[in-house]
Amino acid sequence: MFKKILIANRGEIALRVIRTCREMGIKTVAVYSTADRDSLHVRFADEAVCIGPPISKDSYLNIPRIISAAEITNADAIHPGYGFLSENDEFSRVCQEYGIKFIGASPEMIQKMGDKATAKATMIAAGVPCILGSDGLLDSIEQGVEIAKEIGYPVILKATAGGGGRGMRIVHDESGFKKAWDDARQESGAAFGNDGLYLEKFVEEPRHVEIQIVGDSFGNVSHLSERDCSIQRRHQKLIEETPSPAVNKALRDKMGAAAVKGAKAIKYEGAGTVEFLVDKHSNFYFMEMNTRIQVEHPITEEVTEFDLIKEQIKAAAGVEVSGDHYYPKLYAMECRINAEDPVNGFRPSPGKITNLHMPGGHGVRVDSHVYAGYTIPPNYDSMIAKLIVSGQSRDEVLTRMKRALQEFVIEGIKTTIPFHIHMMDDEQFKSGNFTTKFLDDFDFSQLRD
Ligand code: MV4
Repeated sequence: MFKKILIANRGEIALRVIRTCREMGIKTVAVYSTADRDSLHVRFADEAVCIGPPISKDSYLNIPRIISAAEITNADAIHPGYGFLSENDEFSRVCQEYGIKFIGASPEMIQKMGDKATAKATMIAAGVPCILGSDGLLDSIEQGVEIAKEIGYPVILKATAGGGGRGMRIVHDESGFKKAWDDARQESGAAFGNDGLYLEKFVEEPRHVEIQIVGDSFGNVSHLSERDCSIQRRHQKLIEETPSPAVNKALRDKMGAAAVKGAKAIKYEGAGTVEFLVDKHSNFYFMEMNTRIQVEHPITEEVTEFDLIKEQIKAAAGVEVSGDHYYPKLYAMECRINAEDPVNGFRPSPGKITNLHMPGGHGVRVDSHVYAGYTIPPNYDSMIAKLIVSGQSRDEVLTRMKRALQEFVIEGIKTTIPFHIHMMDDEQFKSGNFTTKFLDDFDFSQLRD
């Protein structure tokens, strides 16, 4: 087992990794930018190394500085958390070259799953259901128009280097094809330095349902059931829950088996997530695979009793996993508490937390790095806490979540708490019958007090 892990991240996920390392008897090294001097991850780690200024490319994204920090502290592994360098194939490769175990995917795996057209082709070959579309990248706009004619509109153009919705355009008819093509090319070229596009039939009003998997170096892959992440705004998830209101045991078995089949085909090791779209007829289709721990992993932990960070560390250390599947024993939901103003377009609201009270009690978990008197720097993403609630039924979780949200006091900044309180009383949300479009026509001005 590793003796010392460097955490190449900040905020709640850095703290989350430190907590598991402490329980496993593994020493920790925090790295931090000058904006994060007063962060809890710096205080809770056994050692801490300042790696640069607030701007991410000179600190949390700076590979030489992070490797140097690992070298001088003698860390034998690096946990990248999510975001930052967690799906950076070059970082995974440099760790390898320096004999430091990267607690994440191999450089080849990151590359293969990071290129969405390649990932899709790989899953098709493995027999995982995928959406009808182009056979890999489109060579020309004419080829795209031709394929769209065959499969029928609407279609969607997707950037192969994309993810998070960037470089994506829906096309409703042939007359709109050229503009969509030009826009998607331009946007993906600018954002990723890669303007390769592929095409798919557009699935209207789907749900986003993802399967958590864990693989080992012996070829075993377990799945830990699904998370429903349909409640999102501009590709930012706001609420996640498990089990999904749209998934019964039969569908869970099918989706779980498909995710495991795909992961086995690529000899996947460690924790990963296979994302699917689920349509109104309960057909499911592979979308993307994430080769990292995800923000919303705690809801799976609450319903399966696994510590997913521990599973990641074990898999990286060469420990065998069961190759079994695990069903939810409970219901769990996560509300992302962001330092954003939901009545003003979710505008970031950094600044000092003048007063803070975190909720508690039965079935309530808060993963957060903030404390009373802490100043949220403007340089990083605005998530300041994850409120995770579990219970015996979805109804119990909804009422418990509302209670916990009402207990939550954060003063000095705006947060997404009022939005979440509203959602716990929203009839459509409560019914469980919603899709990824739910927030598209949501009136956020009604949250004004
Ligand atoms: C789709 C789709 C409908 N049809 N693909 C959004 C981000 C990227 N991961 C893929 N996405 C979508 N792909 C086809 N063929 C709809 C979306 C989509 C979406 C997916 C999951 C969660 C929220 C979403 C919001 C808008 C569009």
